[in-house]
Parts: sequence; C-alpha cells; structure tokens
Amino acid sequence: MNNLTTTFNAHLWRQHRLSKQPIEISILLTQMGFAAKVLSREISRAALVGRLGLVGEKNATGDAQKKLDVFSNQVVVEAFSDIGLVAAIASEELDQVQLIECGQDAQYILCTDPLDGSSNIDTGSAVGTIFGIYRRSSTGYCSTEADALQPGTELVAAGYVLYGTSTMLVYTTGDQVDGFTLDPTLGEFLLSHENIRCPDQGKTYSANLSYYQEWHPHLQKLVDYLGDHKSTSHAAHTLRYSGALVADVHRCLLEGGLYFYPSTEEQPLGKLRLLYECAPLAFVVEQAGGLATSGTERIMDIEVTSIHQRSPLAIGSAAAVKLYENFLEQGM
Ligand code: AHM
Ligand code: MG
Repeated sequence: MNNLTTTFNAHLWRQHRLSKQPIEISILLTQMGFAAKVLSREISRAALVGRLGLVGEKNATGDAQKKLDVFSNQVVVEAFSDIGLVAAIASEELDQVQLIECGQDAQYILCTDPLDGSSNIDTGSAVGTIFGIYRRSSTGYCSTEADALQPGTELVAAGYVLYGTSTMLVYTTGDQVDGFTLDPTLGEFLLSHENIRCPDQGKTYSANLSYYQEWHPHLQKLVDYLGDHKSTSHAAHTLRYSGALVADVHRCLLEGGLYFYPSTEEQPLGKLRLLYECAPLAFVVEQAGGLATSGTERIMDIEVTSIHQRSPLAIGSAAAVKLYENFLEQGM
C-alpha cells in the first residue's frame, strides 16, 4: 500500500529499527537522497545557469564529458566526503578511485555513475544517477582501489535516481525494492512505490537498434522475434529506447520488459560499466524478481578486475532475460 506521508528518511529509520539494518547504511542512503535532490534541482535548470554542453575533456572511459557530468560528480562526491562513513568512491567520471580523507578507516565504498544518459542532457530528456554501496573487505586504512573491486553479490545497498517527468529514487538493501517520488514543494522523497515487483513478462524491449548489423546473428533473430507483429504463436513487443539506461530499466522494472546492450566485434564487452552501472541495477532488478545477465553469466557473479570494466547487459523480466540467453546460445 502506498503511503504518501512516509518520507525516505522515516522509511530508512523504520528499516533500521525493524530489520536491524546498520544505521550507517541508512545514513549513506540519506546522503544519496540529498545529492539526488540537489541534482534534480540543478538538472532542471541547467539551461538557465550555463550548465549545458561539453567541458572539452574526456572521462576515464573515453566519453566526452559534459558540464553536467562533472557537476553531478562533484555533488555526489561532496555529499559523501564529510560524513566519515565512506573510505573511497569509484565514479564513471573519475579516472581512479578517490580516497576520502576523513573516511580512511571507514567501512564502506561508494560506486556511482553520477549522471547516466549524458547524451540526453542537452535535449531535456530523462537522465539518472546509479549507485552501489559495498562493505570494505579489508580493515585498517584504505589505500588502494582493491576494496572497490567486488562482485555485485557483495553489494549491501544499491539503487538509482531517475530524473524524468518526476524525480524518483529506487533502492534495495537486499530484502525488497522501494521507490520514492520527490515532492518538490516539500523537498522530500515520499514512498510512492512500496515493494516493487518486476512482472515476469513485458510488452516492450529496449536496445539501440542502429547496431543491429553488428550484433550476433542470434540476437538479430531475437529482435526479429520480439518485433514480429504478425506472429500467431507469441505476443510481439514494442520498441522503447530512451538512451538512458536508468529510464529504460525503470520501465522494465515497473511494467516488465527487456533492456539489452550486447557486445559487438568492435566492443566485445559492450559499452556499459559493470561496477557502477550493471551490478547496482542488477541487484535492484533481481530483488524485484527480475534477472540480469551478460548473456553467459549472471551479472552479480562477474569478477571485477578494474573499476571501469565493461560488460554486455541484458536485464528485466525473468522470462525475457531467459529468452535472451536462449536465443544467444541457440538462436531460438
Ligand atoms: P553514459 O553513462 O556515458 O551516459 O553511457 C551509458 C548510456 C546508457 O544510459 C544508455 O543506455 C547507453 O549509454 C546509450 O548508448 P548508445 O547511445 O550507444 O545507445
Ligand atoms: Mg551511465
């Protein structure tokens, strides 16, 4: 039952009280909620304050950085820099793991894509923030990036913020998935989607079809199958692709469906980053009853060897992800 008087912070407190979730996790998620509010405000007025367009630099994975990418990274890093609970931050916008001075012996690591869907920024389309929180595997002072290199199975919390027609924060700590909608007049995230379940089937699929010719022939067959509106044996799917992973996965989470960004010969590991894009979203979708795969391996199980490591991704409804794996393996 939705309860529009439950704030994000009240909900986190209740989770702490009822499930004995460490209070540190609640505080970290509160900070993410705060960063999301700042970003929601600043993204909506970026055109008015000269924050559209390129910086003129490339980020760690070779993408042209936009002003809003850099700004969003600053906001997220600053939100976690002074609380002493985070030892290091791995971000799409940082070449290396950033060690946090006042958190040298802190127990948590933050992994984030502070502004996902950068190509949507200048046209006012949906963008997002993705986050994952790991517990450090080592003790003492944190001095290397090794602590950030953990598989998704070690995530203690993960989620995303969608800046769309409304701003929504969706997260899990491993028991259920809850969604909050920002009421801008109150400046509060309110519980609007309690215990989200991902439908087993959906009516849409999301993928950048301009790469169709570069995909494995078995995936081309899958696309033909999904889009076959003349079929009498199965229901056809409609294409919905926003260019922002968060927005497309959010649709799959709420309504069912399939998002995929596969490998090509040129990009054998696809485009998306494992640590701060694929794994946190996989944690959320799995906790809601969906699945996430690289095509051959569960996303959550993939060994992480570098912070900007890429992975092919298929994510969404359980039946749709299994169909993807079957097609990839057998062409049917
Ligand atoms: P970004 O984090 O630099 O924005 O890149 C990730 C984005 C995803 O949000 C989106 O699904 C995909 O890249 C779009 O890529 P393409 O333009 O190749 O379809
Ligand atoms: Mg991204």
